[in-house]
Amino acid sequence: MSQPTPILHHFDQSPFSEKIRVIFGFKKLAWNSVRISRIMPRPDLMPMTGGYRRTPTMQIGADIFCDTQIIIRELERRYPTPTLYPGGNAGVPAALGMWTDRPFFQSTVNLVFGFLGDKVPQDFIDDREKLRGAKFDVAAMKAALPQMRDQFRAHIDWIEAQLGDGRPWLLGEFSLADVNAYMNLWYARQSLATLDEIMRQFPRSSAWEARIKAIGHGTRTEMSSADALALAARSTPQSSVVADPADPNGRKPGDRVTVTPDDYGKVPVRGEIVSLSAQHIAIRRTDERAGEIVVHFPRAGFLVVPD
Ligand SMILES: N[C@@H](CCC(=O)N[C@@H](CS)C(=O)NCC(=O)O)C(=O)O
Repeated sequence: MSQPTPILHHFDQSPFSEKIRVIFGFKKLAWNSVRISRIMPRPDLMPMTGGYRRTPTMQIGADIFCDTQIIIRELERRYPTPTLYPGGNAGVPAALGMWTDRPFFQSTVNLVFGFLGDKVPQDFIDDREKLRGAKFDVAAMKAALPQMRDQFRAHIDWIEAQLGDGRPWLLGEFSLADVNAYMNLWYARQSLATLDEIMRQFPRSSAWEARIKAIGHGTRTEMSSADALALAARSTPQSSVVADPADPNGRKPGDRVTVTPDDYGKVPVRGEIVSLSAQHIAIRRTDERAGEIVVHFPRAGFLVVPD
């Protein structure tokens, strides 16, 4: 049976979305692109995610995947060849996300916004303050720019060192490790006119960056958010019930829970467990506009609490 076309809800400047676009390219996939606004509200998306507000999300019919970890897991499950985990590297490429998506990303954000300084629009600052539940202090980031250059350079230097023996990719063959690490360089490249000054000292990383860029984004076709929502409403979730007998907290299908990111954008999504494992939880919910939806989350970095 042919696979349904995945739909990515994203915006072009989003670094986390770039990871998924590169994977579409690597796996040579056709996909639908729903461009969402960079700031809230996103009235056609929230009925599907149940309130999860980070970017990107992936939709397959009435199944919604929140966070790149779970999107990547699902893409690998549906399209195993070529694999993102070559040569027996089954754990490290994904685990590396805890470096690239958190401290490395934070350094990159500080560098980018410190550089943009007064050019950052106030509605964006307001939105990101709400997202983070903390002040988005562009003036402080601007003042810390020299430190942020140092931090960013230290992270890039690890990439350079890993490529030091002339290998084309971080683990030898192309893997999720490359996608994860590339995100930050891609993001800095979009906004930083001065990035070349830093990257000049990293020729291997610069060549690696160009190799990943050449992979492309697969075959992208635009779709409207209204059409994506209508598709969810007329689809039935495809997730089957799977229990986890080893769940350390005795959670089981049918339990009502909330699932919430542990870092920022901490909006709890409510539903009833459909399936769960060490790396995945899927919850069923019903929405007036979207109908019956199953929302999927990763476990690392997400809090599951009885509702
Ligand atoms: N852990 C998340 C992080 C996603 C994330 O922080 N994305 C940024 C945009 S690149 C975001 O959500 N910004 C706020 C927003 O889009 O509302 C993932 O891997 O998907």
